[in-house]
Amino acid sequence: MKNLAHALALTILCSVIPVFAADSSEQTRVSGDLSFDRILNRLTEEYSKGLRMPVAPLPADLQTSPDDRLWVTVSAAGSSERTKLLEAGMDIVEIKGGKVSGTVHKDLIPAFAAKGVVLASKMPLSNHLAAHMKDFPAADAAYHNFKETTDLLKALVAKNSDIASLISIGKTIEGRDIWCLRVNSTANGTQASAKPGAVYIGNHHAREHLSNEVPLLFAVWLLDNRATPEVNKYIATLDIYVIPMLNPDGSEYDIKTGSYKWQRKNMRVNADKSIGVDLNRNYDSWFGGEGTSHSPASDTYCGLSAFSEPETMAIKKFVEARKNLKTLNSYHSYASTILYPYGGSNNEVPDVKDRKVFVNMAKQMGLLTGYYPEKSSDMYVATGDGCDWAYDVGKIFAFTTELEGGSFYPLATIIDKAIKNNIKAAVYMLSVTDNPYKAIN
Ligand code: 0X9
Ligand code: ZN
Repeated sequence: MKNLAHALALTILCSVIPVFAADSSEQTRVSGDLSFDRILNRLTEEYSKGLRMPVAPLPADLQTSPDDRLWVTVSAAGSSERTKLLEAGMDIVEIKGGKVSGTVHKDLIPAFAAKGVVLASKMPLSNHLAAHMKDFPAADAAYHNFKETTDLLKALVAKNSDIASLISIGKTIEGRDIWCLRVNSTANGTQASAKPGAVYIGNHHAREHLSNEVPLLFAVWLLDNRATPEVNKYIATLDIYVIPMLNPDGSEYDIKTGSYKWQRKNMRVNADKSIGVDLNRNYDSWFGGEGTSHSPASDTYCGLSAFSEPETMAIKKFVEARKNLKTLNSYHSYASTILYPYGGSNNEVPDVKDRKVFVNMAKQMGLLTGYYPEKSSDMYVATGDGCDWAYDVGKIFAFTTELEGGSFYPLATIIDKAIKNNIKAAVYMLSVTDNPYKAIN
């Protein structure tokens, strides 16, 4: 029923919003190596090579992996039960019917039992991966790693230097640059701009690799289509920022051995020698409250204090220095949802008009992607969320897009559709960035 309604509305909407301009293929044919079509085709091809390896003996390092996490399944009927599981240290990866599955560090299992949580099943994470992830990547993984992302951003800027610039908004805990590509026809680098701003952020969570590809390919598409009337208008009138890789340390760690590590957090070495803080629990919005863990080993560990991490601090400084920002999309995977604030509280955003903008924008982006629009806290309450913070601090209409795919390492078959549909939603966001209240008129 829901899908049918979505499909119908999508057909109607696509006929009124000229998202992909008719002459875009002509544009891409003449733009050489940085053409959107070519890069997307290459990505899809590489995904299929990298992820369709025959079922072979597991890579040696996975067999001997010292990963102390378990894969557990628990009954949890609603949002408040899921929130409690997060607080007990579980990282919820899948929600299916009345059950949730995800990871828990073995040391946190006693606390689970003490809270009366009954596990429907549990096994070492490596067993779960062996059973369910028969497709391991080639050493040269399909998606853009940190160097490839950096190189592509630099090439885009070199080719479009009249409208595009690249800044580092800060360094990660291991010293990598957090790159931000800016598209603005009258200001570059860190120059101030009065034009309304839109921000696209990927990769808060290391293993959610598709969340890097979507904003990165959106930047490629935007510059490749810069001469089309619609895109040209946005470039002339808006201040557009793309930060595809917020957590490159975690992302690199996730792939560096040729087998995925299922890394979610950043690479902070905690006092107890466990690794990582969950960046999407580290913002200053109800920090350390519901839906996060204070156990460093947990995958939903919020850190010692709000903005304790250089990656979230970089976003704080970036946002606070740009009062012109109006819209934001933070990409994650995988749930096929468009989420809007609040996520850290069951409360609705207090401003009734703003609430309507959130609901309507999420609906439109839901129609364009086929994803389900909902309030973040309806999935579960989780404090320290970046989008809640961005709305509260800057009245930025900030959304979490949970991309599609039944895995953090999705098969090639979904890439093309996922990227193209999410570009449509990203363009829709541009179309209301000059005045988000247009979404309720
Ligand atoms: O838990 C998260 O940070 C996001 N999901 S993910 O599986 N990618 O980790 C969801 C964020 C939505 N926000 C809240 N519910 N607060
Ligand atoms: Zn995520």
